[in-house]
Amino acid sequence: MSIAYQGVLSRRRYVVLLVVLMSLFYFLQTTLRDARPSSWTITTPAVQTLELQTTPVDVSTPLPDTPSPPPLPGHPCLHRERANATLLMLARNSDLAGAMSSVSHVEDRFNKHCNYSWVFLNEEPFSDEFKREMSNMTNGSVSFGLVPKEHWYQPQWINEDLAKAGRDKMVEQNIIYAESVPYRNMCRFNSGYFFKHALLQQYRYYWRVEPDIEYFCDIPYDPFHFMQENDKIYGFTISFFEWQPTIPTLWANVKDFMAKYPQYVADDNAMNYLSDDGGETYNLCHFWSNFEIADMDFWRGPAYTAFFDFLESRGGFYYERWGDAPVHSIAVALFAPKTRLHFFKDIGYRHTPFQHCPQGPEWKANSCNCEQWNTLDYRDQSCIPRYQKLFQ
Ligand SMILES: Nc1nc2c(ncn2[C@@H]2O[C@H](COP(=O)(O)OP(=O)(O)OP(=O)(O)O)[C@@H](O)[C@H]2O)c(=O)[nH]1
Ligand SMILES: [Mg+2]
Repeated sequence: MSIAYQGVLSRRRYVVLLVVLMSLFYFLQTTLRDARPSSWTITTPAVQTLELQTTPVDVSTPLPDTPSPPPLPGHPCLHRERANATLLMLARNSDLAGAMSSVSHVEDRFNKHCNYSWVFLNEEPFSDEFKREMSNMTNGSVSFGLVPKEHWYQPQWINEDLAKAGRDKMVEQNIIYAESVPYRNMCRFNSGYFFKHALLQQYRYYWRVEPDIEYFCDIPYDPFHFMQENDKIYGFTISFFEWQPTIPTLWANVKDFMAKYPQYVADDNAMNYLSDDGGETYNLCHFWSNFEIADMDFWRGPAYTAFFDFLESRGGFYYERWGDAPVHSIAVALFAPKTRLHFFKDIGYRHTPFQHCPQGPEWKANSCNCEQWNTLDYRDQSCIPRYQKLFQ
């Protein structure tokens, strides 16, 4: 065989090999992309240790939760007074880029029509740059507040040796933000103090927005009006399991609280969303509070005031790492009738690593740009099936 002929042959082999590899790549990519949610398993550290009961749900049946309002002609705030509400972001100066991105999502998909105000809070003064950039991004009014020191920093009465031991233990367990006191300050502030801030006193409803989140769809109605008209106190888009080592004694304290203050436990509550055994143990379900549209009258009311004060007195925000998500979720699920909760299933939203993408006709109607398979709702990690079972 001539050397030239051998060269042609091996070139041909390379071409064949290349074609085979490209076909394989295309096949794998298509198969993975089209896989339905039920066949996916995301293993995040937050859920690795859990053994979940997975109740199959029929996603094709209409959801029994309160339906969204029908689309109105024009935009959501045409001819309507704004509700007594504000958009709210807690942020650091260093969050500027992520904060700008989030504000532009909210403005573009909703607030450019409505011009709701924005309130930004920080435990340090906002820089002129932060204030300038944020003010340029909206036609709504903008205000910048300083968090009072006593609402932010670890209180003197916390035993720092115990708190340090708690942090060290979590470092050993490889828990995210294990060693961080600022993170604990933030969780405690978001649990029990933000709604006491002077800038929020004039408002009833807030919509929490974090830096670096995304909104995928137009929001063609005013969620604040929806909350008010339907007597809702808490709205969410994503629900999944908390990481148990961050809240080892939280549920025991919740049970103590319920025993001491049974008058605050609502009759038709959502205990079955929180617990699979009638309240004996916590199944770790919570609403992911980086998105929440809620009624501050509930946080300011007697049940939540007593609940937060009780939890605060136990020190778990510092001895452990209690998050505002389980604290808020447990409170709204137990101290209000379940009908006052709302799953904003038509709001497409992402906070890395999870997202909710609307499944129904709203996806097209609201110009969503998320992929419909990419939604946490019906994966094993999601608590949405438990939430929906409340209403079946
Ligand atoms: N002013 C201020 N804001 C903070 C601080 N830590 C967190 N935040 C804000 O509090 C909210 C939650 O903080 P994140 O760091 O996003 O916490 P997370 O969502 O649990 O964690 P990530 O997955 O990292 O987003 C965001 O709005 C942050 O901008 C802080 O030390 N100071
Ligand atoms: Mg975040």
